[in-house]
Amino acid sequence: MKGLGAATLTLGLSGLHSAAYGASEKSARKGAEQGKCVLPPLPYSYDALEPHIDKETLTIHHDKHHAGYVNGFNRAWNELSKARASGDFSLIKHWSRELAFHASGHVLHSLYWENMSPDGGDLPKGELAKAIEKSFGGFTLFRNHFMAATKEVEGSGWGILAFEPYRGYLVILQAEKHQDLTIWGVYPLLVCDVWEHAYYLKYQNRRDHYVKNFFNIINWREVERRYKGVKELVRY
Ligand code: MN3
Repeated sequence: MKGLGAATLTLGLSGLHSAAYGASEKSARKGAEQGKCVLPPLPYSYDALEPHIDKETLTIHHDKHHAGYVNGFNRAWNELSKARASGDFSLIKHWSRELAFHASGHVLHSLYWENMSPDGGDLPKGELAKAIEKSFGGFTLFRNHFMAATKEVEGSGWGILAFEPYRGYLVILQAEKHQDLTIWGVYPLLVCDVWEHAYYLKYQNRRDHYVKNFFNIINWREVERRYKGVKELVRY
C-alpha cells in the first residue's frame, strides 16, 4: 500500500520549499507513508501572484478545490482497501474512477502551484530551452501552441507540457477533467489549470487573457528542474 501514494502523489512537495515549510512537509510525508495524500502548502502567500491571479481565487482554489481532491483521493483509497478486505467489489467501477479523477487532480494542482512564482515570467534556459527548440522549433512556436491548446480545452481541464520518454520529446497535451486525453507514461512538467474556478472571478469568460497572463508568472527554473529529473528516462 505504501508505494503508489508516496512516490506519485507527493510529486509537488519535492525538496525546493522544504526549508520554509519544514513542519508541513514533515506532516505531508507522514501522511504519504500511510498511503494517504496531504494538501501541500502553497509555496508563496495567497496574494503573491497578484495581479495575474487574485488572492480570493488562489485562496478558494487551494484551500477548497485542491483540498477536495485530496479528500476525494483518500476516500477512494480507503473504500478500495475496504473492498479488498470484504471481497465486495460491487462498486469497483465507481471507486476506480474516483481514484483516477482525484489522484490526477491532486498531482496536477501540486505541480500548478510550483509552476508559478511571483518572480517568474522569464524564459526557459539551458537544457530545457534546448528541448523546447528540438520539440517545437523554438520558444515562440511553443508558446503559441501551448496557449492555443490551453485556451481551447473543451470544458474543464488543463494545458500540459510533458516529457514523453519513449522518444525523448516534449509534448503539449489538453487534459479534460484531470485524467482524460493523456499519453501513458508521460511526465507533466508545466500545467495550466483552465477549470473556471482557476480564473473566473477575475477573468470571467476571457480564458485567453488568463492563459496569456499565466506566462508572466511561470517558474521556468522549477520546470527545468523537473525536466532534468526525467530527461534520462528515454526508452530509445
Ligand atoms: Mn483547479
